[in-house]
Order: sequence, then C-alpha cells, then structure tokens
Amino acid sequence: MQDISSLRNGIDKIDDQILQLLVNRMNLVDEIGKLKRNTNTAIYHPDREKEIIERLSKMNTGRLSKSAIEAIYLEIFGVSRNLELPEIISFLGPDGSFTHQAAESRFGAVADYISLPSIQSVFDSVETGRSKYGVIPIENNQEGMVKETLDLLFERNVFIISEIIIPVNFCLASKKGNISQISKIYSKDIAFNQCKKFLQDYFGSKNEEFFIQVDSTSKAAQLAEKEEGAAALCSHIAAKINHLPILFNNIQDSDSNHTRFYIIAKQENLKKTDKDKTSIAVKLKNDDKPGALVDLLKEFQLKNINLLKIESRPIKQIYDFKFWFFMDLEGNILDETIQDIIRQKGDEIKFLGSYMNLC
Ligand code: PRE
Repeated sequence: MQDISSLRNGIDKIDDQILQLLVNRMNLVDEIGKLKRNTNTAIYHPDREKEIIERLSKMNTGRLSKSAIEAIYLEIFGVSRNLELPEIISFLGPDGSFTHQAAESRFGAVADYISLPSIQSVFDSVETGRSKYGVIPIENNQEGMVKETLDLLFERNVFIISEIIIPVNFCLASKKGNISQISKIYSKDIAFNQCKKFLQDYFGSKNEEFFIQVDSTSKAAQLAEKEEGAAALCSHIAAKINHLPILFNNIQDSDSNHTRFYIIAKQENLKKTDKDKTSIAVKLKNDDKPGALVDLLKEFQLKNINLLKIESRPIKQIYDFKFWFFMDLEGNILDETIQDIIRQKGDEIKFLGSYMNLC
C-alpha cells in the first residue's frame, strides 16, 4: 500500500492538470461571453447547463454520482457566468430562507446575491434591472400555489426562465430549552400550514396570537433570536445562521414535502429542450357567455397540447369579481401549435415563459 505522502503527491499532480483544464475552459467561456455581450444575449442558459450535466453523467464516472457531478459543475457554471458578466441574483430572504437555498442550488456559491424582504421586492428588483434574475417560491406539493407570486406574474412584466425543486424540512428552534417556556412562534403562513400536526400535538391549546405570521421563515428565525421566549418554525440553515438551538427536527406533516421555485428575468428564455412547459395567464374575453373556457380548452385539445395545470385567481385591479387563469401547457413557445394559439388568442393570453419541465 502507498503511504499518504505519495498519495498526496499523486493528488497534487492531478490538481495541477484540473486547474490547467479549468483555465482552458474559462478561456473558451470568456470567448462565449464576448459573443453574448456583443449580441446582447442572455448569459445564463439553464438548458445548456442541464445538457452538460446529463452528458457527463452518462459517461463512465466511477465513484462520481450524478449529484456529485451536478454539484461540481454548478459551481463551475457559477464561476463561468461571473466571468462572462457578473450578474446579481435577488431572492426572497433573509439569508437562510428556503428560497436562498434554492437559489444557491442553481447559481452556486460564488454568485452575487441580494436578499430581499418580500416576493414583490424581488419582482421590483428584476423589473427595474437592479438584479438580472430573481428567485421566488411558486408552489408547495402539500399546500399548493403561492398566491402572491401568481398575482405578480399576472401584473408585472417579467418572464419565468426556469424552475427549481427542493425538499423542504422544518425545525422548531428557540433559545428556550423547554417548550413550556415558549411564549410565541414566528413563521410564514405556508410553514405553519405544513406543520399542522406537530403544532396541534404540542401547542394545540394555544390561541391564535401565539402563532405570528411573518414574510419568511428566516425572518422568523431572526426575530426568535432577538426576543425572549420566542421560537421559529424555520429551516436548519436559518436556525444555524441565527444561532438558535433546534428543539425538534423534521416536524413537517409529510416527508415528501417539496417546494418549487421560479427563476424570473426581464428577458424570456428562447431555447427548446425535449421536456418543456409553457406558463400563460388567461383573461377570457367572452366570460359572460357559456363555454368561454371550454372553447379555449378545446383549442388545446385540437392542437394536441396537454394542459398540465389550471388555477383561477381574482383580478385585483377591478372590483367586478372577475378572474384570470394561470395555466401550464406541455411544450415550448417555439412550438408551432403553442404559437398558433397565442397568435389566435393574443388579446386573451399573456405569455409568462417557456422553460424545462422538472416536475
Ligand atoms: C456555460 C456558462 C453559462 C451558461 O449558463 C451555460 C454554459 C458553461 O460554463 O458551460 C458557457 C456558456 O456561456 C454557454 O454555453 O452559453
């Protein structure tokens, strides 16, 4: 068996080669960056990144699993994008939120992040160009859609360019070592709803004021760190960042708890992959006549477009109790069939984005 110093010599030699290869890769990336800047095209290409990871994972990678390859390459892509053009990514904070976790899982550790206090402020930041990309939650598989995100997609001028799905585990964290000493629990509405069974078992006798809703689970952890007797329902990361001891782990009702996030940008993503979906907002013109919705759905059927999701939301700008529909269709805006529908029904449909379908 070789001794440790000769094994380390072997590693040093390989690291020299890896570094040289990375420099060579970055030289090519730099050239792509120049082309993209000259033609004003998007730096971030999630489809290309996915293609690279898929291709490499199919090779004989020995001890490297697909998730290991993904972790390594997402960091490389992060460095590449920063070299092409440093771009700011805003997310629903504060630091340690699940959205922060989702953003880092896609953009890597070296990206330039700004944490913002509300979903609306992430939309503002992307719309005004203060950040190039925004990461916001859209759906939890136990709770359903995030209404605020849906409404802002309808009202604002941004596009969905990608989705991210991560598992969500909650903990109860507090500086108080015993639950009998806890006088209030801070968290986000969606988190309270996802931990109903635990809250019923341990805090079932408390009245409504005991549970205080705030903008995010990481904000909850910040408040619980400052206030005597307070606790937070939050992520492990938020508890750790805020130096809050964890009293109970994995307190969510379901272990299959996952949340889906959108990456939004001012520029749409015009790239096709073999598994895309297209999100649209529909405001029916003839909604005072029977069959207006059926007529549109029939068009989808005629063109063989599969409807993946439909949600209705009130139109808040007017007070006649009208509503709009959020729909996900299988396919890409570059498909003839979807283009036909949007051309035909242009005054009723707002295109929200086409992106890889990860569900
Ligand atoms: C690269 C970097 C960023 C993009 O998101 C995709 C891929 C990479 O590092 O491979 C290069 C690149 O900019 C590109 O291929 O368009």
